[in-house]
Amino acid sequence: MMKTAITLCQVPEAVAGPFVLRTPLPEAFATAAAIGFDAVELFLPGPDFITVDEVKSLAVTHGLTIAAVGTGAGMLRHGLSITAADAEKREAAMNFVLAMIDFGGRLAAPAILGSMQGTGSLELLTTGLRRCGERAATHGVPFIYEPLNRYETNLFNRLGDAAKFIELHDLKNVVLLADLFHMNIEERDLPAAIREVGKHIGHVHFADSNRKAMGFGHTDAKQVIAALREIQYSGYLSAEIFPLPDPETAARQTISSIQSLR
Ligand code: LER
Ligand code: MN
Repeated sequence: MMKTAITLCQVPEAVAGPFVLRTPLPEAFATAAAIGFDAVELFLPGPDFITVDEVKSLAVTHGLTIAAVGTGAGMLRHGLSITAADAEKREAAMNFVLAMIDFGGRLAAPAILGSMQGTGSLELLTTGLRRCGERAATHGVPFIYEPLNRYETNLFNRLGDAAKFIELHDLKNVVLLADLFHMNIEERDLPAAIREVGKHIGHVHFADSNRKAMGFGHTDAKQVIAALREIQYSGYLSAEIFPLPDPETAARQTISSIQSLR
């Protein structure tokens, strides 16, 4: 059974980004629970923004789990990437991601490598993913690698290529994020791409073709859900979408689209 999640953002630099609830966390957790989500995905400025215990307490109060934690603030706020040419900057990026892995790990939540993969070399990506996967394993969670569209990275734009790379380098604890928005730009056929990589998918960013809530664009969500069922995906459908026309409408539309397809 797939679970629902919604993105909560506390990063001022991400004001134009695809994140739904941006109110202070106590209010955002309450909104997510009231609208009916199972979980929240956290996009925070860094690992010291809030304590793990405070997040745990919010999660318990509102009956939510933490689906995942993003690491993109390392890029947005500090210009860091784990494939940077400069070794010092690369190490600073790794330390940021590893700290987010530890933060998420204590909440039983995996961390995501999205924009922090940068635009470097596959060799540096391999080294970085191996370290991240190993650190995540110490917490008993996977590490999530996200292929992005061509305007955001030169590394992997398609799920199939990323899955082959993971297999080739035997990156055991690294799973893939199927972000339906990026896939709509890069894949020939969304359900086919999902079936092709099957068990490699560990997380889904549930967005329509225009990065609005599912149902507000032209993606055939029914076929996408059917493919996810076929590969027995039981993770989160997480709404990483623009808060349009307003956060609450976007959040409610996500839940009703999923309910209509269940
Ligand atoms: C992050 O999950 C993502 O999808 C990137 O496009 C950064 O916003
Ligand atoms: Mn995404």
